[in-house]
Amino acid sequence: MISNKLIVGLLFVVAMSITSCKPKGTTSVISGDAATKVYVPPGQYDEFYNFVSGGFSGQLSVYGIPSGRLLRVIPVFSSDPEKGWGFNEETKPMLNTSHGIVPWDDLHHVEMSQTNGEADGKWVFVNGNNTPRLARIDLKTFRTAEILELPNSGGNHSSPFGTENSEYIVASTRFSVPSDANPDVPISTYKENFKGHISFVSVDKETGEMKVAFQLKAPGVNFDLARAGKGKSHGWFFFSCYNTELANTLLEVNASQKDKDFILAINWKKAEEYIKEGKGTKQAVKYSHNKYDETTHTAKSEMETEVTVLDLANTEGIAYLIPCPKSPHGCDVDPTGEYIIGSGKLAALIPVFSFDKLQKAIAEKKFETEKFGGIPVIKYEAALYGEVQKPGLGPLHTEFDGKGNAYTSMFVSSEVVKWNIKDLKVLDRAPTYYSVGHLMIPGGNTKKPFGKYLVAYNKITKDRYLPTGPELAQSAQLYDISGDKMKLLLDFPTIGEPHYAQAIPAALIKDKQAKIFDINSNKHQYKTNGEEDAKVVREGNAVHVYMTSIRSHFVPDNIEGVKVGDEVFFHVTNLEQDWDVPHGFGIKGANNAELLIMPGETLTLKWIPDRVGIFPMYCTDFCSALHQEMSGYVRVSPKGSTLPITFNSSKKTAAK
Ligand SMILES: [Cu+2]
Repeated sequence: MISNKLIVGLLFVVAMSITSCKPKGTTSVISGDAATKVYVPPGQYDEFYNFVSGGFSGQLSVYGIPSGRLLRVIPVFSSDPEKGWGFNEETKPMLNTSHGIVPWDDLHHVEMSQTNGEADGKWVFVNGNNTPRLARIDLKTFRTAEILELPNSGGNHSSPFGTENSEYIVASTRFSVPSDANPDVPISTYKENFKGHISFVSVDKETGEMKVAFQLKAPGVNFDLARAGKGKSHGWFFFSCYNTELANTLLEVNASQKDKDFILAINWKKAEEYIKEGKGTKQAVKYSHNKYDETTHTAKSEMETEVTVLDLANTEGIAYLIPCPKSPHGCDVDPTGEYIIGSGKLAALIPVFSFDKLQKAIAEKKFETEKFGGIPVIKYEAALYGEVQKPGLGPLHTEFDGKGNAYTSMFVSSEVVKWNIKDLKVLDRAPTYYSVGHLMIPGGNTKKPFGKYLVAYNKITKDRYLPTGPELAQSAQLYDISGDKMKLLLDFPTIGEPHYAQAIPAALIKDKQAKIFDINSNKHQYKTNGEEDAKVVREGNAVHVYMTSIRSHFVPDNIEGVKVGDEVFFHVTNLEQDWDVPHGFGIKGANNAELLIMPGETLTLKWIPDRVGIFPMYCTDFCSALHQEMSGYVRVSPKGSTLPITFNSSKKTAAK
């Protein structure tokens, strides 16, 4: 026990000393032709869309590869005044949870939808760790289309990971917690009452709609990461977990006692059968399910009240534990589906497990004498293909180039290590500037990686750019991996923590982009069909403004009869039917944000005037040479005023 603590301590000392000194030769490792390899001339497009999680920013950002140019920030879990996300009435329900509106989350992982084990460019799934949620982003609109909260969870880190046809997106808990049905238990009863739930969320093939199909109740470990099997291992799922000590205090030391934790292997096809046979238990819970409707341009939040849970302690043939050295973090499956790579973050080697050997070990019952939490433990050697020796310090994540090579990030020794999957020999190593977390090769998690580029996402970055106060810019580093040796091409700064990312060839989604919303298909309940229909209607103390926007004016642009304390709803319909002519809407003193309304769309800003006066409103998104003229006034009178509602309507011709 003492020696283990010493090892942990030593690794921490190494980590500290490495993060405080910069690797030598930072300029010499940049190849001479790097600039031409990342240069995308004006008027040309990048080869890949790179979807990068924003970590604690709660957002997803989109970069072009190889240029590293930031193309877009997609708001997901965090409200975003730039787009009005979480501020306008239509998107507020998207941030609803069983705790009410939670306008922030901690977004770590990105998973693109797949068909036959390759990214199909339909959706991107992301996780919210903090208030456990999954989100689905539509790649036609680059907008968040759905957010699903997860019951029985705390810290949704091990997610979202998908199967090869996106049959399921799986989410498992980092913090084991008591079941939502019986949560008030002493923390000292951790070992009996705290459980690690794994949610299997099904995805509708056509609409993408998510549904918690079932949950698996596992022992109270901390789930870290996961990957679905593919090819021959399709139907299986592999989860890394730490804290098999089941400690609930000072995890830094207490969860690092054992030499080996586990990878949990799940036969999910078998689990499906058990669920069909009714072997799960229905449990009353409460979690929100939020969907954005593209025809009404409005989100709805519903509360779900039930989940089916299958206890792994009472099942046979579904769950097996594979011992994995020292607090496994990454758990990655190679493109063939045969090799499962565990990365013990405190281990000095990388174990590679074989799916065939795992199956054989199960068939021949090569188990340890003691089960863990009722789950059989396979003998380490029985599932092991081999170990990569001396790969570096602190292995975290592995991606693949599709040419038989694996690339593993080394957090402590700050490098990317390339090794051969068959003979497990280290082939190359490239320094990263400073501690690296996830890696990304476009398609590197799929059956068909595009092994041309690798991006290293740095967890602790120092002095890659001009200093910016106490907090420095986050960094991603692009490498050329087309040859035998990795070549550093580019640093580019990112938003929040660039935790994980996936990329897809631009050609697969570029031409599928929505350009406008068809005004005739707009089913928003407060849509205004044309300027002649613009109006202002008082209903008690609610004032509904049916407003239109078109270059370069609003109708109406002058409104009187509004009183202090009224609830004023500006329902603005953007009548434009041209690509990229959004209009914005902002009004003085509104304590939310602007609206940003796409062509053909209707959005609503709620405003409660707090004082008497004249309030200017204006378009916030530059729309034409006369954009500055796109403005108007609202007159607000005292509470008891009897001034009737009046507004000017231009009665011009309706939009087509
Ligand atoms: Cu405008």
